[in-house]
Amino acid sequence: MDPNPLLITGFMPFGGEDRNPSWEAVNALPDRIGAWKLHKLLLPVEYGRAAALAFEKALACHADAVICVGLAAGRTAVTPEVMGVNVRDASMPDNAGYRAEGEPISADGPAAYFSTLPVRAMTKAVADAGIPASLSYTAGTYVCNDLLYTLLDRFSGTRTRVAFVHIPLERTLPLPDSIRALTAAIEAI
Ligand code: PCA
Repeated sequence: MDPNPLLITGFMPFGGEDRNPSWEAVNALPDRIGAWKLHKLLLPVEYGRAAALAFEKALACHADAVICVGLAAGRTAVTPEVMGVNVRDASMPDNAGYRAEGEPISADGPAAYFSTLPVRAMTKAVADAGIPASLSYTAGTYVCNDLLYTLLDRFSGTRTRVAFVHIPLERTLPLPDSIRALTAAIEAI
C-alpha cells in the first residue's frame, strides 16, 4: 500500500534562542514511519504566516494528516494539544516584530476547535515509550496556538486531520527523547 502523506512542521528559533528543538526533532525523523510518508516543513515564528505556509504545503503534498511541533519552554513533558483557541495575545512579539494584544485570529470563527487527530492515544503512546507525556488543554495564545487554530479552521469538514505537539527544552528533555516521542505519536495515529 502507498504510504499516506503526513505533513510535519517545526519552528525556527525565537525569543533570543539560537535553536528550536521542535525543528531539530522534526528534521531528524525518518521519511517513513509506519503507514506514513513524512513531508517536513520549517516555519517562521510569525502570526498568520506560519499557518499560511503550512496550509499551502499541506495542500501541495495532499496531506491526510498534519502534525505541528513547537517548543514549550516551561514544560517538562511532551504535550499533545487538545484544542486551539481563537486568540492572539502575548507579551513577546513574533519574529516579524508584531505584538498581539488579545485579538481574535478569525473575526467570525468559533471560540475554539478540537484537534482532529487522536491526541489521547498519541499521549499514551509517548508515555508507553517511557517519555514523560500529558495531554494539554492550552497551546497558549502565541504563534503555536495561532498555527493550530488556523489549520483546524481551514481543514474543518475535510479529510485532513490536524494536531499540535509541544515539546520541552533540550536541557529538560534530550533531543533523542523528543525524536522518539514524535515517532511514537505518529505510530499511534
Ligand atoms: N513555540 C512557540 C512558538 C514557536 C515555538 O516553537 C509557542 O509555543 O507559541
